[in-house]
Amino acid sequence: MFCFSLLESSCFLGMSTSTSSLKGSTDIPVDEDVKSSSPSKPMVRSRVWNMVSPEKLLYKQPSVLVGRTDVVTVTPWLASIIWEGTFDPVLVDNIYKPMNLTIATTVFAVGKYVSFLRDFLETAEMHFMVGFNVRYYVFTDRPQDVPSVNLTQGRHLSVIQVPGSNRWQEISARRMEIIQTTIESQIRREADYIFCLDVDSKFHARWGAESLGRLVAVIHPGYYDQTRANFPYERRPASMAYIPMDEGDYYYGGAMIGGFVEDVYTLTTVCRNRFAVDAGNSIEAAWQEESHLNRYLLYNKPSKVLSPEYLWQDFKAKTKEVKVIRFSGVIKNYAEVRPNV
Ligand code: UD2
Repeated sequence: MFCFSLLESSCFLGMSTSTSSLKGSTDIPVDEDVKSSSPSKPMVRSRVWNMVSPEKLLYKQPSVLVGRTDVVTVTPWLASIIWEGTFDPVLVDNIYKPMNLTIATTVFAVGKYVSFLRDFLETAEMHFMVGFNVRYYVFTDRPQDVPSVNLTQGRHLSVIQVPGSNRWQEISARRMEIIQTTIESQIRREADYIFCLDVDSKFHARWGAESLGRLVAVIHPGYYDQTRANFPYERRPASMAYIPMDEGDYYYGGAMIGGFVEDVYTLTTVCRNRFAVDAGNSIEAAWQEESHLNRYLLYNKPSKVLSPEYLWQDFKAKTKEVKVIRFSGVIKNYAEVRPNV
């Protein structure tokens, strides 16, 4: 593993930070594969915080009668779906900022995708978890091409060298394994929450603490108005990512996985293992790790769901229910940037 420090950045491989046991955590029912993947005694940072609001903080009175009515803001298992107008950014920031959280952010820039890094990082500095400690982990096979970006105080960047590949499917899917092993080797000691994001994207507006939760997923912008029969889930029963036609909640985008570091660790471990079982049976799920992610989240429900405001696509016209586009995938020439078609 290679570590490369940049201007205004710090490389912290091997740096020791304080750790604590799973104080206050409870046993949460999980499906069988998840149970067998969970480490018995993980060394993790404390993750139990009270929602303390400062006294005398002035903010708009919340209402139980008036609010968004054009979109659904809660799942059937009572997780919030985060849309503009469902949270007060001032209140949320005042609750979360005193917790002094560190947010790990992984991004893969393998092969020509390194060219997306500058815009990703520069726009993240403007809009992503502003005022929080953020540790970017950039995975690339081209460390020399990682741009030097000015990071604001409390934000750090590490470059970790990973192998290239001549198949984009492999690069995308292998992220699960690399995130899992990097959580094991360093992230679980260095961060409280983690977001794993696609690099061919830009931030356009606030993405803040309203997005924090135990296990966080984003609704894919291409399918939020579709019925489950039209979701591009893996439909072959032989695959470990299989979802039957009459099951499924939402279609989640692979461009964002988030939550407590340990919850994302379990998710990546399970998805990586299921991907390997499929590979052993000569099966690659329809949308690689995104298919395994969708299967995982069907049976391990996210505790918070981000609306498509948090994952849009630049080629798609804004729709009336999306009041703010916070993060979106840029238009790219697939033949130009991918190693294969
Ligand atoms: C979708 C998903 C993506 C992933 C993929 C399935 C969205 C918006 N995107 O995007 O997350 O689930 O389907 O495989 O939900 N990468 C490289 N170098 C490469 C190819 C990929 O670094 O040569 C990395 C990079 O971080 C990129 C990510 O893998 O952002 C996903 O690849 P993609 O953006 O080409 O996949 P795409 O657009 O099909």
